[in-house]
Amino acid sequence: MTRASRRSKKQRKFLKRKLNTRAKWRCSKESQAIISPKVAKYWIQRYSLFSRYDEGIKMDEEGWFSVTPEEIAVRHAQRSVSGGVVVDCFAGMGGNSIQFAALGYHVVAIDVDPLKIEMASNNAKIYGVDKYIDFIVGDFLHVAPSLKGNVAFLSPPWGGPSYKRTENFTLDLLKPVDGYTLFQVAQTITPNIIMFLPRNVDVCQVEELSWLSSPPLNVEIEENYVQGYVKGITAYFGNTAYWGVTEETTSHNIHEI
Ligand code: MGP
Ligand code: SAH
Repeated sequence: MTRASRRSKKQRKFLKRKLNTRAKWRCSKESQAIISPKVAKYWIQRYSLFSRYDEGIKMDEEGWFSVTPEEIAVRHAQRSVSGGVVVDCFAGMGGNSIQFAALGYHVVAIDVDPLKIEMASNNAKIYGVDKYIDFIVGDFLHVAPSLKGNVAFLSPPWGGPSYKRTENFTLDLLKPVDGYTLFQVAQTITPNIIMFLPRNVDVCQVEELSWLSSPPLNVEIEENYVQGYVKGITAYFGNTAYWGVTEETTSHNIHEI
C-alpha cells in the first residue's frame, strides 16, 4: 500500500468519525424522542437508506442498522430474473421488498416480527407499491416450504453491528440459523436465490453453497458500495447469476458495484 493511499484511508476514517459525532449531536438536538445515539450514525445516512425518508418512513433500532441502502436494493431488483414472484424472506423495513415491487415483481414479504411488518407496510405505501406486496408475519423456516416463487431474496440478521469485529465472518454466524440451513430452506422456494451478506463474509463458504444443489448452481458474487464505502456482499445463485462460473481462470466472479 502506498503512503498516499494509507493517508487517504486515514483521512476517510477521520471524516467518518467527525460525521458520526456531528450526527449524534444533531440527533440529540433535533430528534431526541425518535433517534437513540446507537442509531445516530445510520440516521445521518437516512436518505441513502430511503430517499423518501422525510415522507413518513418508519424504522426501529434493528431496522436502522439492517435496512438495505436504497441503491443496493435497486441493484438487487434489477439483477433478479425478469418478472414473477419474489419472496423477500427477511423483509425488515421493506427496503428490498419496495424496490422489487417498484420494478414490477409481485412480492411476498416475510418477517417474524409483526411490528416490522407494520413498518414495512407503511414504508411501501409511501413508495406507492403496497398493493404489489403480500405481507406475512411468520418464521421463514416454517413458512418457506409452503411457498413457490421465481426468486428468493435473503438478507438475514448478521448478529447486529458487531458483525465486523470478526475478520472472517463464517456462515454459521448468520441468524436465526446457519447460512447452509437458510440456503437449503430457500431452495424449497426456488434455486434462484439472492443473498445479501456481510462484507467480511467467507467468500469461499458462500461459493460452496452452490454445491448443496445437484448439479451445482451457477454462482456470482459482487461487492456493493455506497458513496465509495463497501456496505455488503451479494451472492447470486441459479438464474440470477448472469455470468455464472464459466470462466476457466476464476472459481468465482467478484466485482465491485
Ligand atoms: P454497518 O457496517 O453497520 O454500517 O452496516 P456502516 O455505515 O457501513 O458502518 P461502518 O462502521 O463500517 O462505518 C452496513 C450495511 O450492512 C447496513 O446499511 C445494512 O444494509 C447492512 N447490515 C448491517 N447489519 C448489522 C445487518 C444485518 O444484521 N442484517 C442485514 N440483512 N443487513 C445488515
Ligand atoms: N432487507 C431488510 C432488512 C432485513 S434485517 C430491509 O431492507 O429492511 C433481518 C430481518 O429478519 C429482521 O427484520 C428480523 O425481524 C427478521 N427475522 C429474524 N428471524 C426471522 C425469521 N426466523 N423469519 C423471518 N424473519 C426473521
